[in-house]
Amino acid sequence: MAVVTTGKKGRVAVIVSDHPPVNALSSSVRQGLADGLDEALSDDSVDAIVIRCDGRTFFAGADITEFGKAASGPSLGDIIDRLESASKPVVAAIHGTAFGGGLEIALACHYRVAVPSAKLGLPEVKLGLIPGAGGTQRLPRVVGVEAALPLIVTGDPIPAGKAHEIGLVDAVVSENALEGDAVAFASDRAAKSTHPVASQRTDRLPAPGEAGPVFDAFRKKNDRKISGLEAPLAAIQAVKAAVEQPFEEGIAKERELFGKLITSDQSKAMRHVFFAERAAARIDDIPADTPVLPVKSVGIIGAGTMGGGIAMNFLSAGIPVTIVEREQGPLDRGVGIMQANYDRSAKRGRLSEQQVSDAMGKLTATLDFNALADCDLVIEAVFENMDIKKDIFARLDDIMKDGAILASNTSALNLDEIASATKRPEAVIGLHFFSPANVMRLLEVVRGEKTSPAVLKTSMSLAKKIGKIAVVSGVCPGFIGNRMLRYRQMQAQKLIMEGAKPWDVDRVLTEFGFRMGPFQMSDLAGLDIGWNKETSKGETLRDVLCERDRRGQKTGKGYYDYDENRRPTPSPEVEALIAEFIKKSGREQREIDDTEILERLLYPMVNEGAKILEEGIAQRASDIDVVWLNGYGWPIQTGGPMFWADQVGLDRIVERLEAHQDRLGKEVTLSALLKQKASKGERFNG
Ligand code: 3H9
Repeated sequence: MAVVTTGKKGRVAVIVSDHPPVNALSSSVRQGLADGLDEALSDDSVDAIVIRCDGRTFFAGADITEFGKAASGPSLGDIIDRLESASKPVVAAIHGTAFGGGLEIALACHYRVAVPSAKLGLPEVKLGLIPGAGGTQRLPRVVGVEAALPLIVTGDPIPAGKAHEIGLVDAVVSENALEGDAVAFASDRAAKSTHPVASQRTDRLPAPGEAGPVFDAFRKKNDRKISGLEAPLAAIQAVKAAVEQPFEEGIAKERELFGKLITSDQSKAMRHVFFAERAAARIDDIPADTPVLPVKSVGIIGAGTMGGGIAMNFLSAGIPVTIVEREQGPLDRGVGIMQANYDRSAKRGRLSEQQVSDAMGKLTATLDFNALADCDLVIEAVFENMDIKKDIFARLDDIMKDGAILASNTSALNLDEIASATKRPEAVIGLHFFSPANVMRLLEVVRGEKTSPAVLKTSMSLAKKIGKIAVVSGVCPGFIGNRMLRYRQMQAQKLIMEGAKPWDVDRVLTEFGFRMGPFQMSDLAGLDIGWNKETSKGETLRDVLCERDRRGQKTGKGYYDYDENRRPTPSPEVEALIAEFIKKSGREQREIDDTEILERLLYPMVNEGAKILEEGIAQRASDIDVVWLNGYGWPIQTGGPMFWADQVGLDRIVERLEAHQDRLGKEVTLSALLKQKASKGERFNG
């Protein structure tokens, strides 16, 4: 069956692409489009042309899997040139997502119509690229610089309604009559003698020299978002070229920038992330026909920060939630915080008042544990204490209906032990949300020894429904993320006890691309998590800091001193305290350079990641990358710890771990898998 077919509705030719799953513009699609255009243009009984797609979406972009391979068939640029110069009006009929090269095709059409649910965007920056088929030059000509900049530079899409408002879409048509409405639109326009050609338009462009303030304001607003990333800067340069240079020169500039980016390390890393996030959804060892169980209602135990945040995910997805607490005070407080969070989103325009009241309307808050009995899924989100959790699971086992999924939000405890408190361990799973649970995208789905395939598959599918990126983890202390984090934190402490300053350790990580270093993170979270005033003996630096009320940002001081705007400055008191600790230990402080700091913080994590793979805790190396990218702020432009390790070279990592062995401490033992891969010159990711 041909990927692209051409039919006729009256005097309008309709070219239809059907290339699942997302109508990516692969060579067969490009060839089909070229042939369809030839046919329609040479047919005298055709006055106008509609291009649309079957399946779930309009063209979602160039075929990313073809990048770096020899191109065959007409290029996207060829198709776009032919569309723009077509002697008959061409209408793009958009549903689903017109993304990247897909939107560039649409921009080369004379007109665009879209259904209300469609989204339009140029997400290339998210792959470390810029649009490479004229998008940076045509979009500003069609919608103006102010509207084009965020679309091109942040890569975030906009809905059809907004696209209509800014002039990107000519008409929003009926949701269920796209083809018919597009054909009617095309017939209507066929009567006109001229049609808009994006590359020739100048009406929305500012005069050269006048756009400066728009670019400056945009840079200022987005500086933090784009810092460290090459593609957004290139995107800004390309849009500047659209304003300052004739179209052909702008296109040449875009091509030059795109050419540089596509071979850059950042883009390679970000394309790895794209495929890694999709691979994470696959569970390798369960039968394909494993059923997905219906989850129509969710119960949550604990209305604290975590429980409330978790509840919001389901409420926002339209799934009713019953939340249970032991006392009225904490229950009311929890519900109040959820309401306040929703109200804040509404104030920022992210949700409508109606959406907020719909979500909160699906919440039942109660002190009655038995109210959970009929839920399809219940998630326990109480204090991290094994006895309490086991007690809760035993009670759940008594009351929950058959077939319900019993989940724990534990971040480190042994899920199999929790499951052993029930007579149905196959129904027990870990759903480790990250705080704030209504915001963070990562979900570690912890598969117990006896968790059934259906419970696992249902949890993964539910995760997608609530907008999370789920990664399967086996049972081990800390699962994937916290287990690796422990090694970084341990080395950070060791480094400052050898002479590195906390702010130097933090700086090395922020220069690497993290938003925060370990000490900034501790100050934010609070140093007193797990610390007890009564039992504190002043034996560790943390004890002493807490005893002196240096408990982090909340007390105005921790590793750093904070001013009233929470701006940190290095603390002389902390520096003196550390020096005292080192003196007491009988060691000398030494100068530690940035390279050693980076190697000591990150290489032991890679080593632990290798052990996690070796033990089968993670299904694949890229899953570990996904955890760190989405749950711990690993900078996307380096692709995650395991991808980054491949770039560094596994042999180098082994060599440096061996060189630092005495200082790393006995906890860090070399992974056999890492050693083996290093000696064979292999990589973690393919
Ligand atoms: C570009 O256009 C460059 C041009 O400017 C210039 C060129 C010269 N190619 O995400 P899903 C696969 S750059 C190949 O789970 P959803 C994906 O891997 C491109 N494959 O579905 C997955 O495969 P599998 C700019 C692609 O419904 C399957 O489709 N465009 C592509 O949650 C389903 O994907 C983008 O960056 C592709 N372009 O979301 C858009 N896209 O089943 C990227 C998807 O084997 N795509 N696949 O794992 C998306 O954002 C989402 O896929 C989309 C659907 C929103 C479309």
